Amino acid sequence: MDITQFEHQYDHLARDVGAFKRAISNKLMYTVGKDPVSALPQDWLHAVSYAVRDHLVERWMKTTRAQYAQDVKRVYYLSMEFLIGRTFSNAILALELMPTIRQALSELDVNVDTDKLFDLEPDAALGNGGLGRLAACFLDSMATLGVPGFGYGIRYDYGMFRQMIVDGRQVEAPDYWLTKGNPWEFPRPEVQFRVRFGGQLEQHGETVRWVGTDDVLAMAYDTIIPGYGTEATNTLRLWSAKATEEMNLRAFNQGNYFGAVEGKNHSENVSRVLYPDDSTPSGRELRLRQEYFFVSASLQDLVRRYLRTHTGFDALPDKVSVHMNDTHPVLAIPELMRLLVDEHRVPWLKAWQLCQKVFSYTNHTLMHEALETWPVEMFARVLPRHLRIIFDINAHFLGDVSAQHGHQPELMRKLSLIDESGERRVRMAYLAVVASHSINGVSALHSELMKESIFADFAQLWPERFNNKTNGVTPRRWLAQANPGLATLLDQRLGRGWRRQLDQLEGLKHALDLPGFLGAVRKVKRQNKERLARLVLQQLGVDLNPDALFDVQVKRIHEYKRQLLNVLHVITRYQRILANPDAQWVPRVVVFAGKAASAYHQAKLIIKLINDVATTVNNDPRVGGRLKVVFIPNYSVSLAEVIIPAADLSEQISTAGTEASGTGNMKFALNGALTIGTLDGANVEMREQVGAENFFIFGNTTPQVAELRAQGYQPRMYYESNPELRATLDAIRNGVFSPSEPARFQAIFDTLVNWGDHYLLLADYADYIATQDRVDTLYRNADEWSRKAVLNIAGMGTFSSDRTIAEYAHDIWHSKPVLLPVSHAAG
Ligand code: NBG
Repeated sequence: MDITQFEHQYDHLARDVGAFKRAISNKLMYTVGKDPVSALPQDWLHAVSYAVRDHLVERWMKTTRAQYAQDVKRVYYLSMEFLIGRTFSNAILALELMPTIRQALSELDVNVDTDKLFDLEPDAALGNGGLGRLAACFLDSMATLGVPGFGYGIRYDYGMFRQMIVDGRQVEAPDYWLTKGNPWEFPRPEVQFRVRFGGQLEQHGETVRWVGTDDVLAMAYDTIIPGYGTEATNTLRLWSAKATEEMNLRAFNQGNYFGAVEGKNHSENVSRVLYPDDSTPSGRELRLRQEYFFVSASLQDLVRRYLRTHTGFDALPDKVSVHMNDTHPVLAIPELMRLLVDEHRVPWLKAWQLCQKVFSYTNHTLMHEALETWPVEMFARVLPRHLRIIFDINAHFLGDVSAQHGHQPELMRKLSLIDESGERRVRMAYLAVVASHSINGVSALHSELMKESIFADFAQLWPERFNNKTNGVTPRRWLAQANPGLATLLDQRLGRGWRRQLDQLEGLKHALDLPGFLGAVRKVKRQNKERLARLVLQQLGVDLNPDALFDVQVKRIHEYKRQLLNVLHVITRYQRILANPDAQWVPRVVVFAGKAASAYHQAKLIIKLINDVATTVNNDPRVGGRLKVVFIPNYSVSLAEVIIPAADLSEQISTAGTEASGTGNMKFALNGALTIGTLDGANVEMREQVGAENFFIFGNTTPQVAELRAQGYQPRMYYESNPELRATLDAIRNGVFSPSEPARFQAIFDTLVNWGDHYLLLADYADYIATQDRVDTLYRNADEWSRKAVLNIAGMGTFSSDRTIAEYAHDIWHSKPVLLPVSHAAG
């Protein structure tokens, strides 16, 4: 793409302030229905959103027409979660309208600052963490690359809970994100599908009929996903549950008004709320119903779309790819079999061959407790037809295996889609593997471990199906939007092309020695730190020194991510400062943010510990501001956009072999933070790209972790032999941070010292502390630090989700882009 084209368009639209002012005023009156005199800031936000949306709609129609005309192959990305965040600023960025809109708003009588207006938009928090945010970055990249596709998911009424910190503890509140209306979605009452649950099976000769079901309607809501530097857009289609009957008329006629709507409420619960568990399945029936609900609607929708222009199913694999984001959408497999065999009379074997060509699957975790399995008994009750289909798939599959490898009962037991040890359960990940032509992990390390551990037997059977697709993040949101200061600096040095060709960041290496360049990079970082400090002061009343080293760990709170190891460092540093108050300490601000699953007690206790340590340290006059600790409540996409650009140091410290990839790690480095991390997930590849000398690696490697565990790891040994570690742990146990309740953190002490320290914090502690000391030393040399920061940015080109999606499109989906360059007259 020729970048002068962007600039031309930019000029063109910049002159269009007048047209936008008229459009916004019109939307305020005729769509929002408000008089400018009485309009609230929220009304203005909606008015300007509608005005901007119109421009996307034109591109959307054009894209859809082009896709139909070319009868392209479409990629359907099925995901339980899409963590989109805010849409408004992303949309104006895609349209290159930021200056125009700012100008237009400033000339209208809006009584509120433009940035405050943007802040009124609630996040679409339809996801828990990395998995959901990855799906959002992928949609952005698919649109940008012109990969024709749909995201399919659930329109939860309540997204990820809002986290409040009350007396240092997490308190959850519902996320009413839709109450003020959502100007970005298009309700599609004409697109509804019936989704069936329960009932019984009737056998009629060869055919099975599923009868007596309890049904729910799935109604579509569409959101436009704009591409960047192209007119191509895609669609995110989310399903919302509607009762099949508004109310029970008989009950209503008998005067039982509440009873009459009870059934409606019950069936509509299926899209009510996002499960707030990151990496542990809840095992609840409502979750199984949610999974089937969105998958069934999506499959019915895509089959209908396919049949509009095709007769018969022979061309299905040439026109349709269905990608399963983790195992949550795996019911798509028996659902497609059901649609083909029961409803369209396709013979079983033929249907199965089609499935294997259509489906692909990404695994996102190796953690045993995270692998979804469903009790056969529950499955039979909720989805009897699908259970029968899975049994049939299993019988065919195990039959083929024994035909090829002889009768090996032990192998059969291991490979079976049904786990027969104890309560019988359906293994969703195995079903995904058996039905998919491609199974990928999300970093080089994780993809290897996946073949050696959870899918070892399958990798022997079908090595060709397994591959790696290292994650990436969209540079539009995570650089252009989140860090305008750095974006401007990059534009001056490299031109604007990096937004679509992130490899161009490599050009920064030539800027390192230009006079003033490192200083300019530092200045941007400093401004971002000031921006974060303002937010912290306003929200927490804690004053942060922007000259201090900002050391940041933001992500879900989970034991394997080891926020606790970070806390051990903080306490050690605190004790060192007290012991040696006159030394030249590098001032540090340690920032935490992240949510804990509501039932995860240990994670919640860790939050309390962080807050108690923060209170103690921040209020201890002996520390004199050389160490500050803050826990910023309610971590979210929009908060991440403020926190990440302000970081000097990025904490990526999971136990080696546990974090599948990580994507926060990439966002930080892209914004010029240095990483302190283990050789885990994508950290390994990031270090290769930026150079080991620019990356702080510490701790046991994956094989060393395995070795330690095999030897019978003894954490107490580390506690007893390292006096600093012992003093740190004793402080936690003895109530130094919880004087009103000295035993509050006994369980944390016990987990680490007496109960096996499953994630090996104590084994990595000494190296972590020593590495933190090296961080201080480097930070003292401002130019050296900035140099390494720039080399980190320069090495991040390959971690664009555009690269990731190009690989998926080429290797897995075999899909061809529909290119729609921005036309000069567009607007
Ligand atoms: C998460 C992993 C992360 C990874 C994201 C996206 C799940 C189940 N997995 O390491 O923990 O970056 O997926 O791939 O949420």
